[in-house]
Amino acid sequence: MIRKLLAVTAVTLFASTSVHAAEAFKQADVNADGALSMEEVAKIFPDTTEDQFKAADADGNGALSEEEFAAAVPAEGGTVKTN
Ligand SMILES: [Ca+2]
Ligand SMILES: [Ca+2]
Repeated sequence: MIRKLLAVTAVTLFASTSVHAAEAFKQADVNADGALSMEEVAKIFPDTTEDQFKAADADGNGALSEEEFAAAVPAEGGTVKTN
């Protein structure tokens, strides 16, 4: 239950930006290993907390795959109005 609440928080956070998940992923993956560490995510989403990162990390391996990242970002980023 708590995990689900955290996931919702993460989605809300990511939805507040207007970027495409795939583009954001490539930009964030500084070392190009195909996964985003907490540090890499924090570069594009500075407000991301460790709890939000863990909520997005579906398999719990400590990094977000492109699939996990995309799941936390709207498919066509920017469709959510923030104001
Ligand atoms: Ca990486
Ligand atoms: Ca993962």
